[in-house]
Amino acid sequence: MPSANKIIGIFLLSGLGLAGMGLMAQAAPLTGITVTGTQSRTLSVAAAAAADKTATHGVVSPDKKTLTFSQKTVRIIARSGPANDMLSYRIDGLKNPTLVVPAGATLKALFINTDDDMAHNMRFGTQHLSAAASVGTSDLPHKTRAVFHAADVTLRVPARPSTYYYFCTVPGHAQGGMWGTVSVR
Ligand SMILES: [Cu+2]
Repeated sequence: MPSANKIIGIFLLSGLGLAGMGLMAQAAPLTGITVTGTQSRTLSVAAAAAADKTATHGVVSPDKKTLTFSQKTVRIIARSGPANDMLSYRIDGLKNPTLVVPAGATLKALFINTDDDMAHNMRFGTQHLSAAASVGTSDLPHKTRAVFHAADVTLRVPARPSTYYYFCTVPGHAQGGMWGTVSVR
């Protein structure tokens, strides 16, 4: 029989190993997407509307499910869904569109939480149903009478073709449909 001390020692070591993996995941996310900047702010209703003028416009597919960008710097304005479809995103008026971006592109996302009673975020990662190893905004509070909570995220997508997801990691939200695909080509 191993001594109690030895068992505790093994337990501690495996615990440290898990903690170490957690730290590594934070320092170098497994997403392959690099975040070069995030900034949270509040926007007046007018400022949120004006932000749309800063967006890069992609080519909308006939089925309205895909936005294809050819630019090396892509600026998207993403909002949480309308009141009757809260667990979704709207980008360029499309619901959860697949974003096709060139390999190595810089993706600048402004996420605006337009919901009046729920927090949301916009994260990027390889698995949309797992909050692990994702990068993006923190949870943004719901809107108030005067302002929206918003966050800018600047990402560098990988230089090779790959598939990623954007999603909300508030429990139940991605599972409820709050996610979309980023296709790097
Ligand atoms: Cu959400």
